Amino acid sequence: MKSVIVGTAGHIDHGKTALVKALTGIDADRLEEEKRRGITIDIGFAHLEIPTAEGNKIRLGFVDVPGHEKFVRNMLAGIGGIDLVLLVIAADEGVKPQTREHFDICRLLSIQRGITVLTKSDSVDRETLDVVRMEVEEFLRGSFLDVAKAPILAVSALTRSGIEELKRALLDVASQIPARDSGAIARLPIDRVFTMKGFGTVVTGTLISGSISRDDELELFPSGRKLRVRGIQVHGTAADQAVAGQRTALNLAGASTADLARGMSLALPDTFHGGKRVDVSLTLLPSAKPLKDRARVHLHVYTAEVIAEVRLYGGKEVKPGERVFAQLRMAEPGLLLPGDRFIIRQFSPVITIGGGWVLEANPPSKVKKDETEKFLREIAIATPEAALEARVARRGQQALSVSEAVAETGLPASVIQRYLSKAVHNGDIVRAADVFIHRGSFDSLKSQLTKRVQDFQANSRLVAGLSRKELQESFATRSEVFSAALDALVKEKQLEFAGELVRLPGRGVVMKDEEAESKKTIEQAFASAGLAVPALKDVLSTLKVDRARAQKIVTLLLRDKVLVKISDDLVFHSSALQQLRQQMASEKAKSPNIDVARFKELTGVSRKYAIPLLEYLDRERVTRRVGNERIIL
Ligand SMILES: Nc1nc2c(ncn2[C@@H]2O[C@H](COP(=O)(O)OP(=O)(O)O)[C@@H](O)[C@H]2O)c(=O)[nH]1
Ligand SMILES: [Mg+2]
Repeated sequence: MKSVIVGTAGHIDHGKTALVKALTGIDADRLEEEKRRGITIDIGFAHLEIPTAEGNKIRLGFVDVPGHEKFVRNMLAGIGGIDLVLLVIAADEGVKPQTREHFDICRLLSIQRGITVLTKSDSVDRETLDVVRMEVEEFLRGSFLDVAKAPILAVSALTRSGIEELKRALLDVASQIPARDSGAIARLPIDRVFTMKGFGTVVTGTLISGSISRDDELELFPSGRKLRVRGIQVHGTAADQAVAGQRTALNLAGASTADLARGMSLALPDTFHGGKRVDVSLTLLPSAKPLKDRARVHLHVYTAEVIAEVRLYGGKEVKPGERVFAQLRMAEPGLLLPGDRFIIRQFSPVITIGGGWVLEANPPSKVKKDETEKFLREIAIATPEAALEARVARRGQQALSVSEAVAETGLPASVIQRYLSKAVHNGDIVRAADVFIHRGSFDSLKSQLTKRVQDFQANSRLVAGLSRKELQESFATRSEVFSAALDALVKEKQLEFAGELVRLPGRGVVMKDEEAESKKTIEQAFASAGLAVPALKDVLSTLKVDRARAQKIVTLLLRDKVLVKISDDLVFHSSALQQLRQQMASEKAKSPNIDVARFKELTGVSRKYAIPLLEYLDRERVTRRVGNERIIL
């Protein structure tokens, strides 16, 4: 069944609560004090099912708000999640201050649909009603409630005149409202917290996106605590699942009422990061005073209310009616996402002065103001696909992973991938595993990689290439992106792999004459020494090349396995070691056991060489040590 949330709006005593009761039979004034004083203080709830012409039903969840100017903050907690507004204006009073304020709020929140209801029609004569209707039409002109787009109906909660007509109008408007995306990521701003006998802790709210099932785990923001859903009620009835657009009550395990409050929110765990900063598009009402940079305001988003400082991206103040880009710095962290609508109210005296929508939650710090403003300007008008592409582009070589994109946008991973698939297909964005990088950044990374290898090889002729690890460490990019860039370069034959080394294609070691000669000298010195090898440093000191180059030549000989290092200061020619292995094999035929003395006798080396050589043979599994002897394997 489709669910639509209907909010009331309008001046105090204009008959909002009475209207909701006439429609649903439910008195939304639930507090004892509300009943006693006859005024709405906090938001109240009611629901109604209306059968459609096709034999289905539409469920309307009502959020009835207080009209009193002192309780606008409570009104704001209720109005954030609604799909449709009933703007209530009493026929005997016409447009009053909170009619204007609530209507401004609806427009700032970009509520798209509604019905204007002239209540108390029984208390005025026909002529007065016509005059009020004209006044109201004038008031609504050009807005989303303009008579050309939205109905104006006169009703009486007392006589019930017009109530059935209003129900039909509600059905009509509600059926035009697109169903909310229950496949999106679950998010529930909490509007009430209480304990229920026999159940424990219960929170309620309008599920603004996604779905929540029994036994789901949810993360509480801003605390980050994980809570389990023990039970669910939707519009007052037990359910296994709540979906976006439904009034939802959750029975939570793992928290008491002290841990929870209106303004906190619940969301899919391990997905989002709460924060204190948001970049926004902000519109100041024409009726407001100019708003100075760094002014403090009351910020309202869904059910949350927090003090925030306005930091303008350009200029010193916002003029009435102007739209600007700004950063809101909140006193407390919260979970906000791009697209969330907000209202700001003057710090004191508290009146509604503006609102807008979030473009960026947790904006990166250390980005220049004008760069950020350019980015905000771009994503404010971009399609969701283009905005996502811009998010990838601004990361540069840092790239954007799927999970980062989810946290940044609130869109599910599948939607992120779908939005980027075209750009990936036409090559504007490169995908490396679960990471996306803009083509320009990828190409510049590739040329930097090539340049780095070129520079290295130009300065290190005697080294066969740059180790892959060292190359990666000199770039602050993620391994997926690094690998993709390197693979692309290898594929394009700009670079090649030689074992763990990366080098220019075919470009091995380049030796000068004296270096080649030195290499030969070293090789020969060890080849002719057999097992009675000289000290390496003695060999190196006879060479024509300097110590550093000599070392590199030795490294090359070791890498090519011409020389073998068996301990810190002992190096042998591989042919000598090969011969030793053969000798051991023929000794085995005589006796499989050999001790140090027999080994020394056999090879003619001193103890200083014998021990490391035997240990080397152990490591090579030519021999195995047993006590003081070795078995030849
Ligand atoms: N005559 C008449 N009185 C109404 C009607 N609707 C509400 N009232 C009265 O107006 C007063 C305020 O109504 P209420 O619903 O509490 O207004 P709210 O502050 O907008 O919620 C109450 O005394 C109601 O009985 C109506 O249609 N006709
Ligand atoms: Mg009321």
